[in-house]
Amino acid sequence: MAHKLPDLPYDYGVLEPHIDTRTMIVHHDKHHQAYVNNLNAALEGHEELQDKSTIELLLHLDEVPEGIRTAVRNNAGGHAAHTMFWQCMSPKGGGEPDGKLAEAIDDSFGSFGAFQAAFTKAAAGYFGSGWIWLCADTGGKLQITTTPGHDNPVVDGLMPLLVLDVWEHAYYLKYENRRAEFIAAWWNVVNWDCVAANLTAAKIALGLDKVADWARSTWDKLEAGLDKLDRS
Ligand code: MN3
Repeated sequence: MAHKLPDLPYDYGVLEPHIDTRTMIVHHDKHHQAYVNNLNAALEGHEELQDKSTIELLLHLDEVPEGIRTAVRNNAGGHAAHTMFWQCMSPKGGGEPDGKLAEAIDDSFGSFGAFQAAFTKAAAGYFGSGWIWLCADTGGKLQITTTPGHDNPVVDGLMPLLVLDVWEHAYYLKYENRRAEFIAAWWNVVNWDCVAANLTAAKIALGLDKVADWARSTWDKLEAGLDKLDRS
């Protein structure tokens, strides 16, 4: 099945004045659409890869033929990152998170202010085009990471919770070269409910991994016991 451009979870203009309507239209309808189109074009004739999700493709790039590997990496990456970026914004966003997410941020960074300053610094100082992420590691600890191009931190075993696009096309129609102003404005539309839901999903995934490990080791013990019985 061909990949499809997801609709925005809100209207183009609702993030005004922080993110302008024209940028949202061009960014979603032109840039994101192009990544989807280029991904589908790259996968043409490769039926075995067409049903895989963007994340599955990124996690198993070694199984993608070399001739289309770079195209798949860039365009599956672009499709995945933009899909998350739209969800991470909301006209009801901004302010500070509360509950478990606020606790996790305090645990990992000391305070929300310290986290926000570190994320802003990483975004403002990032050289060239890429993405700034808040991720959970396999221990459940939060960290800020950056990726070049459209690379995704899942390939490094991290679970993305929040992402900011610092490609120039994300802000140049309104902010021109003033990336710092764009980042400052973006904080007003961050959808903390979505970030909190991503953290919950990450915790569930981590918990399930632990259950799987426990089941595997229990099974191994059971098998070893059965082996012994067989031999006696
Ligand atoms: Mn973009």
